[in-house]
Amino acid sequence: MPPQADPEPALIPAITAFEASPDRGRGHARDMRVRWALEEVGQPYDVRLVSFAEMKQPAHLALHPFGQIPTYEEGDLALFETGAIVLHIAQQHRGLLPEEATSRARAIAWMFAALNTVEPPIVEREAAMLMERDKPWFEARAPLLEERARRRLADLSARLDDADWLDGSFTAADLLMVTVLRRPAAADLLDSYPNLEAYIARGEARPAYRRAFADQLAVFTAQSPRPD
Ligand code: GTB
Repeated sequence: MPPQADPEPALIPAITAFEASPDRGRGHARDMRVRWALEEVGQPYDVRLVSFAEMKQPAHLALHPFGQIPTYEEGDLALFETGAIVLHIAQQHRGLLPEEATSRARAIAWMFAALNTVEPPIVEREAAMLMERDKPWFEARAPLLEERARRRLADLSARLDDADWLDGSFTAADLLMVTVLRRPAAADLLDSYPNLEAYIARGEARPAYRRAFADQLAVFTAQSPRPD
């Protein structure tokens, strides 16, 4: 018998994450999405931590044109943008998108909705709350930003109704939507939408979410000085 070629070693993807996240492990930085997707499909991965200064250096800019995290490297493939990364993971592995074509297309539409329709008014409100509080226009602008975010949350809440997930079983769209809704500028409005609060809790209860959350938190607990 001719000698058999060794099987290709499995590629372990590597992602980047903040060396020092401003939220100190509350899971709001976007590497959380990628970690969660990889955990859902059971794909081991490496993490390379980068400082804010490193993110703006040529080596990182070659991976991410905007000098941000997360990035995703798998062999020759380098990706940025969490939507593209999560879609890539979902297309490579079973479990994050339906097999049937029309259901899969609808799930992908919900992925875009999470990032393109629901997240922008939330991010805009968050940015104003963080960076414009001392500006003379803030008092007048804040209610407008809240109203825009609420409109999206109200429509999403009405559509979700009493379903567990956006469209049938849990998909990558739910993964993205839950991370969007966890952002502080959405979370502080969720009292009015109990079904969205329950939806987030369902996402956070998933074992894969818990593993991803614990792993990103461990970066910061490892850095904290030990209590005496
Ligand atoms: N559209 C891109 C994607 O989805 O991948 C956006 C990536 C992005 O915003 N990355 C942020 C970043 O690298 C980290 S997640 N920022 C550094 C920079 O732009 O220089 C945004 C984020 C950061 C911190 C918190 N936090 O501490 O609460 C929450 C969210």
